[in-house]
Amino acid sequence: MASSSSSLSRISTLQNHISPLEANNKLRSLVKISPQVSEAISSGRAVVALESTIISHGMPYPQNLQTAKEVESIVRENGAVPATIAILNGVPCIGLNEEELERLASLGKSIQKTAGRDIPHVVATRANGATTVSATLFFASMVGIQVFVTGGIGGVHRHANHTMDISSDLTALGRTPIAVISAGVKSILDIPKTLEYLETQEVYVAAYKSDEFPAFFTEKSGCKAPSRVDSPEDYANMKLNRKAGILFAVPIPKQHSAAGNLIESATQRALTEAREQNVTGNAETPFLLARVNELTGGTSLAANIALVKNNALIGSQIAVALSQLV
Ligand code: PSU
Ligand code: MN
Repeated sequence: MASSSSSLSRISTLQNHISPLEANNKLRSLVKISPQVSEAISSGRAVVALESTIISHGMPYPQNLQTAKEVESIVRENGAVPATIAILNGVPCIGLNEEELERLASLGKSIQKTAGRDIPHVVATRANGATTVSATLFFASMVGIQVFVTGGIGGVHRHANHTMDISSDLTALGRTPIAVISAGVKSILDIPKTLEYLETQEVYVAAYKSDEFPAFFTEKSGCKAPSRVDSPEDYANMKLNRKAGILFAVPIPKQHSAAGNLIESATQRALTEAREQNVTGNAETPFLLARVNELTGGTSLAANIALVKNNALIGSQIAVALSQLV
């Protein structure tokens, strides 16, 4: 009883009885920033934010832990400081140590997938939460991080005209001036509608060294990218004073895109199964990712890992170029 009433008071403190500004200050006071990330932010060094749902829900254990560690190493080797973001026992953490990463990875899907709207609940109930792109953007911007690397962002789902399922990643990008580096958008989503929605949200979208917007597992989606940029330095120069975010879409490295057709047919089958089994809402993306991995005998997981590492490389170069702009 005591714990549930204190949870309630944490929720009301965060949401109801105080102004939005005070609520944000309160939430900020709960945030724990690791010493390395804190030092890097205050000295103006390059910092790269990393999300945690990709670890808990996007990949199976132990490949998820291995990948999370390798991605952090790539960021360090390229001159930036990694800041993996998650909520642990109700505390939003910016920068995780090895033991915290291990906990997140081994908890897997039992940890709550936390989008922006879920933050107050996870904090108030002192739960563990793996942050999606929308929640990670919120915390990264709170502490002034400007670059965020992930694999793929959420988007407009197929059949959104019936389900209204549009990821809050897109609206978060629309109001958060952070550069997000992804391999585009998966074909489990409706890619043309996702690009339209990003335009509505005033998100600047550019493909890296390509005229076409990439489709995660393949370099091509059939959709022209709204713009093209050819070097990390050019990306950094795009970071003008805007209120909206930037989506930098980096195509999967060529040697891994060959499996694209196999993965696409598995995706079609997984989509049919999701409809048959009535898997909807925030359970849909994790279901499809796991099912496509099973159906392709691990090929999609290997491609996913390769593209995330490539994004970490380019994202770190952008973060370093940005930190040298001032
Ligand atoms: N797409 C992927 N891998 C992922 C996700 C999306 O290829 O791990 C995760 C990200 O955390 C993203 C979230 O922010 O799923 C979007 O979920 P939803 O579609 O429920 O908004
Ligand atoms: Mn959704």
